[in-house]
Amino acid sequence: MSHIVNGACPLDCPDTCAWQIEVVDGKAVRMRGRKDHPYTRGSLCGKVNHYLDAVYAPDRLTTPMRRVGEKGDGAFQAIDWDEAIGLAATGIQTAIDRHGAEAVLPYYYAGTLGAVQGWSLGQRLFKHLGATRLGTTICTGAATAAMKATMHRPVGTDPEDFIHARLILVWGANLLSSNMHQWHFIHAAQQAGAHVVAIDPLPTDTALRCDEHIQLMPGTDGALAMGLMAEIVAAGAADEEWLAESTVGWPELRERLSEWSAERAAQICGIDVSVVRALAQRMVTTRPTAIRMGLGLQRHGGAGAAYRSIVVLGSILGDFRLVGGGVLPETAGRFDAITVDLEEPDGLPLPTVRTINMSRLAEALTDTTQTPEVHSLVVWNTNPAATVPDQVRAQRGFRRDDLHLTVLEQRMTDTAMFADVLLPATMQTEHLDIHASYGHHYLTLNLPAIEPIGDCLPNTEIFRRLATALGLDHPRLHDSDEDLVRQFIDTDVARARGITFESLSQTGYARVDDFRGATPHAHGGFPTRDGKLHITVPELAEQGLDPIPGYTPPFEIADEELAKRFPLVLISPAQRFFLNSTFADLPRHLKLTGEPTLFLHADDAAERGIEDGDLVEVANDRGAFRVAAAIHPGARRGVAWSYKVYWAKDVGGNNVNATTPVRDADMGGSPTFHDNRVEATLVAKASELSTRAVATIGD
Ligand SMILES: Nc1nc2c(c(=O)[nH]1)N[C@H]1C(S)=C(S)[C@@H](COP(=O)(O)OP(=O)(O)OC[C@H]3O[C@@H](n4cnc5c(=O)[nH]c(N)nc54)[C@H](O)[C@@H]3O)O[C@H]1N2
Ligand SMILES: Nc1nc2c(c(=O)[nH]1)N[C@H]1C(S)=C(S)[C@@H](COP(=O)(O)OP(=O)(O)OC[C@H]3O[C@@H](n4cnc5c(=O)[nH]c(N)nc54)[C@H](O)[C@@H]3O)O[C@H]1N2
Ligand SMILES: [Mo]
Repeated sequence: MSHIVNGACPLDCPDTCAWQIEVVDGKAVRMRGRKDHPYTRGSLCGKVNHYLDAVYAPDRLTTPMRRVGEKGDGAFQAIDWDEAIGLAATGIQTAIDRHGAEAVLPYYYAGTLGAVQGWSLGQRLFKHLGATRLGTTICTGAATAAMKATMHRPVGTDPEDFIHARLILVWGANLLSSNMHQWHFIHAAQQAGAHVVAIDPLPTDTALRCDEHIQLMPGTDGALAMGLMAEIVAAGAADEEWLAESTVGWPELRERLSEWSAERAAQICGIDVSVVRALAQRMVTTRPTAIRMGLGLQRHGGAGAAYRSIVVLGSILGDFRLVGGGVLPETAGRFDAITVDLEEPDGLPLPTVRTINMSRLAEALTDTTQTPEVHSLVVWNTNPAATVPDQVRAQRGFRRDDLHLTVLEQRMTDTAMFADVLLPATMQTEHLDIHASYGHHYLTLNLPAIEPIGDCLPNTEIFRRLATALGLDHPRLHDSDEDLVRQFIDTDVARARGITFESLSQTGYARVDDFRGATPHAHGGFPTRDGKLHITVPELAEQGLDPIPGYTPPFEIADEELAKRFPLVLISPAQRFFLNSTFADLPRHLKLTGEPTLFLHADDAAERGIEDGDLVEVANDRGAFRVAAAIHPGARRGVAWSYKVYWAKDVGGNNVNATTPVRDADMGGSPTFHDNRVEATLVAKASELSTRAVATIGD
């Protein structure tokens, strides 16, 4: 017997694809993207096409386990669920009894973007307990803070409307890897004559398919935006009428722009002045212009300022008046009217406590001056031992004998290896969930297609059992998964549009928009209280920040002293066949990806006696990792890159995050992964390597 089940890809990706699974005799045999979904358009990406490999992989965790060896050794013994929940609860309760509830730190992120399995009962439980709160900054901290100041919540041009744009800037985003379905709409515009420009320090696949590539120095985007705006204003092209009606604080920025020019921008960005002038000229003469902003550009010291400046640049020509014009940072704000935050339900008491910035986990686990120190860490939907910055220090923290670690996982990740108690979690094929999106305008329901593998349980069921074991019986800690889905869409707008659990069970997905047509920002309409775009934000001055959009230099990239010791800038962007560290254990994905590699300019390589295929060590004061070298003809001199994120234990114990810094960007407590200086040294010539010293993975 075969049947089809509708679902949603759970991964942390803007595309949130609608998928369909064919189930035969209780086994998922085929998965494909939904043909009738306007954004998925019948195709999944190269990673998720093989999601069922991950579901049925032999390394899937299928039974609860307790540690029996040294921390990190990976020696575990299978136990039953009652014992496992008892051990997890004891670890938490002991920390509370000895040091207070703030000694407990829940640590979670977007392993699934599902509202139910990602952002509901776990957060409720730990917030209710009075555990330390987690500042969820690691990915979009600076962008989120910048958009909060500027538009309150991220909204912008409808991603599908890019088809109507005639000039498109793909700014700090490698769409073909990390937002693949957006490329369709951009490519269609390109075929209809649109000019497409990539703004990226790296020669990405996406940049190669654009009509123009502006390969600026990383961390300098704010300067480029300011230079372009200065040129646009000098040409008399700013849409003063739209700016007066739809924004506040434009006069302050216009005045500041008198300090800016194409020359100044070009000098900071390390590009030719004619490039800046030509782009400004195109922006002045091409309507509509649309900007797709990526997150790569905000992993730098001046990220918040840059984000704000680019949003404003995308607005000042009045493009928001036109279908397909304007700027798209993210779409998450489009769901606000139709969905409910499940983390803090009415009636559940939530004590006020401290917050720890998740990006500073390395520090949080090793700084002994904190009161209290963290003694109980509970991790779900994330693999911090591989993905947080300053990995060497973080791993030292994970090894602490006085830290009790509970990990909910699907596989034996770097983090799971350190667990005291390891709890096997279901995958998206096996549990119920509902998904908003940060890259399009559709709400998607995920129905379970198969029974859980082995003894796996959904995160939600694990948290219900943990609440019981901790003696917590508040009903909001025990809502069923279906209750949670219903609560998520318990809004007047959803009801008015007929979006219910029942309707979604039939259709699988539904479009959300806010009833304002194709040009919702033709006259403001931003989610701010006054509906305007806030260009100058006086309150930022109170936080010591520049209230006017501008350029804030990067940290390490702009540090000339540091550059003497660490001459190479290292960017560690998204890899096509991994999703952060997800899939980094699967043979097919590893083979498609290849071994960890440092890509660099031929002259940078020659200076160090490095040739293609040599084994090199990449290091700075924080740590080191080893990779194969690859000379890339499109590299910018002085800017190297190595893709994120291999499992550290598979690549010699350290990955690229052994070098990345724990240092907050200007806004939002965001980490500065791409604002990283290193040196590369030759370890062994390719010809001397009898076996690949770094990794035989994928062979
Ligand atoms: N296949 C795949 N897809 C993914 C992910 C993945 O790991 N793999 N990760 C997912 C997640 S969690 C996220 S947050 C998104 C991230 O996806 P993106 O927003 O694409 O972010 P990054 O890959 O960090 O960087 C994107 C581009 O920004 C460039 N960049 C770096 N620094 C600068 C700069 O200073 N200025 C400019 N203009 N560009 C710069 C990089 O070279 C890179 O090409 O993708 C999601 N999708
Ligand atoms: N060097 C460098 N490092 C980076 C970045 C970078 O650009 N450069 N990017 C950063 C960014 S943008 C992000 S978002 C972070 C992300 O980093 P992480 O949050 O660590 O993301 P993943 O590595 O994908 O790990 C997610 C884990 O969640 C598990 N998981 C998935 N679904 C479920 C579930 O339903 N239940 C349970 N219990 N587990 C589940 C998966 O098995 C996987 O191991 O990495 C950051 N790290
Ligand atoms: Mo991310």
